[in-house]
Amino acid sequence: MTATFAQPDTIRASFSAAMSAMYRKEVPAYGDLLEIVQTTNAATLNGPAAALLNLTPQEDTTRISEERHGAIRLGTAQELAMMARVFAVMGMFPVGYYDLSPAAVPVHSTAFRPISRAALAANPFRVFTSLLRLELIKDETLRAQAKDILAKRQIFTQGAIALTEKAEADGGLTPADAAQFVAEVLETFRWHADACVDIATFDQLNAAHRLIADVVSFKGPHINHLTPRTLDIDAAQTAMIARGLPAKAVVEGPPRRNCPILLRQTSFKALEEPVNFPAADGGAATGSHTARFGEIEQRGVALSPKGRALYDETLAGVRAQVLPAGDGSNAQTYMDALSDAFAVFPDDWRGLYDQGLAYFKFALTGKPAGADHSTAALLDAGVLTLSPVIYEDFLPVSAAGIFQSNLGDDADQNQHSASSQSAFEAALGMQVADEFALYQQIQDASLAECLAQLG
Ligand code: OOG
Ligand code: NI
Repeated sequence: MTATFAQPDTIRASFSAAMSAMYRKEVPAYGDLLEIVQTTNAATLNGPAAALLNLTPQEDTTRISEERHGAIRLGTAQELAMMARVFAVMGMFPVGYYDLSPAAVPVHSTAFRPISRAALAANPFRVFTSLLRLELIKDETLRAQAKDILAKRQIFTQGAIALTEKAEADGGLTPADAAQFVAEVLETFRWHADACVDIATFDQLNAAHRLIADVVSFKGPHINHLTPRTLDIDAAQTAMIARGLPAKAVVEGPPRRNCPILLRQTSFKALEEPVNFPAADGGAATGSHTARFGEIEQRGVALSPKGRALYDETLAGVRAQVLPAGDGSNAQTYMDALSDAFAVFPDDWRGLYDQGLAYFKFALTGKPAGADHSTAALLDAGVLTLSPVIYEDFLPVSAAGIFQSNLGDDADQNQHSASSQSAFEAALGMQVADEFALYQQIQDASLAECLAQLG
């Protein structure tokens, strides 16, 4: 019977495409980003830098033009648990736990994404999903009011709920049901210009934290950005500025390198959008809200726990010396300090592998192997080659920078109390996967397969 079901990979790809079409209509500048990314990617893939990247042909290159990540912010545990069930129908599962409280952002988060090598190659669509921490609203009356408003809303259509239940009961969806499912689920991510609170409440929520107003005041968790992947973020950033898109002053994450590591990101500020607020007398008031923004990303190799510790330590060292100012006045100083500090990472794939800093996929070249089947000997002899396992996740310091740059300069800079992974998982209704274990599995399986073929 399963043969008659649509593949989760196929449902995810059509959902990602539907989301992209919707966002392009909602946010015209997103169309500009897609054009920039297409041009820079074609230039990189057809230029001299392509060979340096060592991407796995087909597997790593065909997915790039369709590759997107989005982000949403949810209000309640029930919303998060239902979202997990919806994403599971598309083959997306929660990976990693992100605590944004050190950056004074009152949420904690996970990334829903495919996890197997084959599913990632088919379509790596990911959604950074945050849960509001209402307990961080200090004013008790306002907290109770926000809780009440959230308890009353239903962010999923009846059709989305029914089809999710059907997929769970039957073990899948027929192609016709899958198409309907995509259309129904898309509704949850749509922008609503009509707020569900009056303007006075909106102002109060805004005063507590911009993000609280963003979550509580609307019918649903509008997708707040949809990010295409570029192979050259510096070229893309230059092109953004040339087109008049107000890009962030610095690219978040590690510096430019021949062998890219982890994730580099840049964004442009949220657009001020008109919002209609219901009024008690049955009339309406008009206001505005900055909900959506533009972002592009460049992805490099996934780092091992050792590599990640070195990354965190190196980045923290730089940021202790110089913090990028919001107005970009010290951007060059910051980027220079970053480049100098990151010289601790070898800038060649073999060096990163030998030091156990990053994860790789192995492939056989067809050269005959000698007696020594150790990985180092096989690599030395050119029997095996290395290709980076692409980083599929997010970086909390970068995410905090993205949140901050889009919250405006008046954002609350107070540190919040520590959040907890177990509280998040209790809301989610399941545990989040460990990203390192997933990358390790991909590396181990690829090496084992090569060795089995060598006999
Ligand atoms: C999510 C920000 C995090 C990223 O790329 O790091 C993120 C949000 O603003 O809701 O998407
Ligand atoms: Ni993002």
